[in-house]
Amino acid sequence: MRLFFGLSLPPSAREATADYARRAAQAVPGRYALPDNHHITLAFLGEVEPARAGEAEAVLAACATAFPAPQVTIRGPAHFGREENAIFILRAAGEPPLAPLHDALVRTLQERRLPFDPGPFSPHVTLARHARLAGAEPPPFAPVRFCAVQAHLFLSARDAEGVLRYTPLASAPFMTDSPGNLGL
Ligand code: 2AM
Repeated sequence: MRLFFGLSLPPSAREATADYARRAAQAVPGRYALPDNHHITLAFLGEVEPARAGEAEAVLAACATAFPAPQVTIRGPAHFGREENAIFILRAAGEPPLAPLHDALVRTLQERRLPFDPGPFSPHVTLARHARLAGAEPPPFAPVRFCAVQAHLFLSARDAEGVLRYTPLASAPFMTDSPGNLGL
């Protein structure tokens, strides 16, 4: 099974990214993701034996509980790759930043001998693949902000109609404030 860790978008943020994708599609041709699939990947595992999904869930739980819930801002459009055949994205940023959480997830996956993608981490929401941005003018995006109270273990799989869907298999809460870490 194909697994990854990520943040889901609350309805208000998802409506904003879905509305933006609809508007952007008028200006930027490409293969647009299902808005239901909009999310922020924290770390990508790839193929995992189903019997080990519980271990992946434990990695997520151990890491999420060690980090405070981030305030996430989804910012303006950008892309990865060549303008003629790009991954069209909205950049995202956490406060506190999401990179230490990504690093902890990858380190823990490695320690537990689970697979992981060692590639660079750049938080984003993927809007479209095979996007043709050369000569195109993506519309502006009004930033949206939300508090991510939990992270998810997602399954990436095709449904009965052959549509690729990202389904949360497990959720793990971030560190909750307690008198101890409020400095009281
Ligand atoms: P994304 O974060 O840019 O959308 C499932 O494949 C999800 O994991 C996708 O959302 C995908 O890209 C993300 N992902 C991260 N690294 C990946 C990799 N090496 N291969 C496939 N998907 C990857």
